[in-house]
Amino acid sequence: MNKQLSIIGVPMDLGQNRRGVDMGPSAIRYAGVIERLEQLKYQIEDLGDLVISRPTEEKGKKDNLRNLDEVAEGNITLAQEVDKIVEQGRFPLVLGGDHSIAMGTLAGISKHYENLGVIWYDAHADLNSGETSPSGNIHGMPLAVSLGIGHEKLTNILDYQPKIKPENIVIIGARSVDEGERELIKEKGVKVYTMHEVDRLGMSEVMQESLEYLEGRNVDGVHLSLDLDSLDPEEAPGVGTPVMGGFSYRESHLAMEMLNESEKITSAEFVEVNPILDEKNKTASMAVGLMGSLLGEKLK
Ligand code: 4U7
Ligand code: MN
Ligand code: MN
Ligand code: MN
Repeated sequence: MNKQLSIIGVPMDLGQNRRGVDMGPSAIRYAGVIERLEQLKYQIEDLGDLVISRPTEEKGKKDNLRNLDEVAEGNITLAQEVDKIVEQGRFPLVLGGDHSIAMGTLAGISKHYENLGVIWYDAHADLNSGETSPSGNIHGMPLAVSLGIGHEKLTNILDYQPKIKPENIVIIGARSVDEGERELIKEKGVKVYTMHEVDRLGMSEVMQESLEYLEGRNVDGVHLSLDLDSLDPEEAPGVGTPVMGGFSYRESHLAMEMLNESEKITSAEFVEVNPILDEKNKTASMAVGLMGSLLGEKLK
């Protein structure tokens, strides 16, 4: 594992319509992320939180895309920062913020890889566009945008597209997928382990298969995009779009340990923590626990 780590917070909440997820980076910091990772002997550069400009008045939706300009602008800034981190040979760890920030993270990372793999650990597929989205919320679109599907202002961040190939993606934990997303999954051949499949196979098998699949694709790096709503809302209530029947902390912990052992992960982001909806910051604490396992905490 790359021991040079750069942490950047993105207080973005414009990709959806509930306030609070902009405080995700503060909540994760308060839960002790820096101290936790320092114990693992990382050399940490904390870049602080980005400034996200907030519209002075509610702009409404254009082309079924809420806050399009502001979301695009914030993601361009993020992409430039992440680009610099990877350029310096450091591991980027991005703290969200709503999941729309994955567009910026991937734009900054993918420039540096020929064949990047992505693990999308989420209750949702995030494969909507303005045409298919039931909500107009851009946090439900970042994976499609990264495939080059969606509004030009989003797909063309850092002036190149697509950022990733559909056959280099593994979605894990999906249990709320919209009609248009289903069609895209079929059409593009995106690999998905729904919650049904995780239940049948068990997390250990799913992670092993996912890693083998990406290896078979000859990826030269793997980005982990972890949406905290993948966890069960009984355990992790501090998320904006909870869906029943999620992962336990324990099986997610195992997933992160297996990713660490694989030594394949080259960047990561943890998103959608909403401290306003949380109980005693437990969702943020789980996020920090999962980061610890991903980055090498072990019992022996
Ligand atoms: B998240 C949804 F309709 N699919 O597009 C949509 F169910 O980043 C939810 O995964 C999107 O939290 C959730 O609005 C986005 C909805
Ligand atoms: Mn989600
Ligand atoms: Mn998501
Ligand atoms: Mn969500």
